Amino acid sequence: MRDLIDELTAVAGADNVLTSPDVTAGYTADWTRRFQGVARCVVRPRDTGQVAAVIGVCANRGVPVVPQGGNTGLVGGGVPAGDAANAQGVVISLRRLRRLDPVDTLASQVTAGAGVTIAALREHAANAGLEYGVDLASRDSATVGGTIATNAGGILTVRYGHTRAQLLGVEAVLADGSVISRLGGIHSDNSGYELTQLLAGSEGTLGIVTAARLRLHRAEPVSLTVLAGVPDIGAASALLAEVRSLVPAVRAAEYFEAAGLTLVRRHTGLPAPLAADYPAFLLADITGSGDYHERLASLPFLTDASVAVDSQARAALWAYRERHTESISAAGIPHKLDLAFPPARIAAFRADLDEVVTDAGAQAIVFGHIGAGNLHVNVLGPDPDDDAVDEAVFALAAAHGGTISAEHGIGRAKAGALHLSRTPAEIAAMRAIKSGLDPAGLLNPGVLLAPVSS
Ligand code: 2HG
Ligand code: ZN
Repeated sequence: MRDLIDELTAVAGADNVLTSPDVTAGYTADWTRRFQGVARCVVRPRDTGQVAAVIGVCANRGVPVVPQGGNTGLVGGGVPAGDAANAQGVVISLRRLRRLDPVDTLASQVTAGAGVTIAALREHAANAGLEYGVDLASRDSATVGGTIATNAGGILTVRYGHTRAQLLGVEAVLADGSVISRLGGIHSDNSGYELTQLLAGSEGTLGIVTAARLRLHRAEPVSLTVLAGVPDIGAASALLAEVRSLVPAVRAAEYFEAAGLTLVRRHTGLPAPLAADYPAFLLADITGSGDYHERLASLPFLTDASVAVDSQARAALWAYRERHTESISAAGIPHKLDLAFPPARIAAFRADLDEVVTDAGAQAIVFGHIGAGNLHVNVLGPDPDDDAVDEAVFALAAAHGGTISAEHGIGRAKAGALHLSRTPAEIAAMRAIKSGLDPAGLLNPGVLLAPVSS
């Protein structure tokens, strides 16, 4: 009888079934290095038919499958668990699914394969005078499929919503190898369950997205970028509210603090962004024309702000925010806690956070998408597999009305804490959907829904 590797080779070709640990290592550790596992092999199908055939082989043999996009995930959702003695699953990398159809300018839509990067998609849309509504620091590696699976957010969430809001339909392979496809781009379609939205944010546990029909927006130039120093997060929120009331539209509104800035400057060698030192910062992109510049300049916090108009100067300001992730990673293996709050409760959470983190002998670097109420709390200090600080911060977030995942997903990292954000009835409904679509539990086991203890 042929073994698993032979069968997968027959489907995807020998070059696309990777077994050497040196090569598979690039697929079995996530970006943070906190989550690492082992796979029997990595398969790299070329098209939807090959994905379906790979899933068919694995389903027949009862082999678990971990779908993976650009491997920029931060919560262990796209890498297998396990150790060398216990390698069970197969990683299926969707990066080769790079179909990118011409932009449909009449409908402002495009169909893109799961492996197309967000940068390539955004460039393709821009060439047609349109914009894809998701952008994020990992744009050169993060893929359409991965960002749908995690319902990724990013810097434009405040303007266009999460990935979910860009989706008109998906093509996907289900756990039994069947293919569903809704790439027709019909705006109004009420014909039954919305499977596209069910797959968005399902983190590869219900099906494997192979392509998507995506909504595009009219290109919207940024007229200026402002970086302002503020005393704390409450002041950043208040300043953002004032700015919003004075300008046509805010496209992005980001937050970071002095501790993160120190790491960024140490790692990148960038100069101080403003003349004075500040505990916290608000960075905002403003769009639309009008005579609001003078009104903005009258805001007290903006007297020592840096205002950039041309794209090079704007990119220089954005570097202070966008280079946080790599700079933190250079300082250690962080615990990435991606939280979101109702706007009115974010300052109280921030005020209580330091005590919880200091009690754990750790340091918190806080930044994020303040316009969307989303804070990235990166904790440095505790061992990668010590979850105590994660649990303490999640409990604090829940006590402040927050959620434990804003845009990164639940992954393996937070599956055991899902109950802090979802009720028992909701989790039971999720488990019912999971067992209906994947009765053998082969798609990304242990991600999003923790194994049920017997
Ligand atoms: C960002 O907003 C990403 O830059 C990564 O979501 C956040 O590193 C992080 O915690
Ligand atoms: Zn983010």
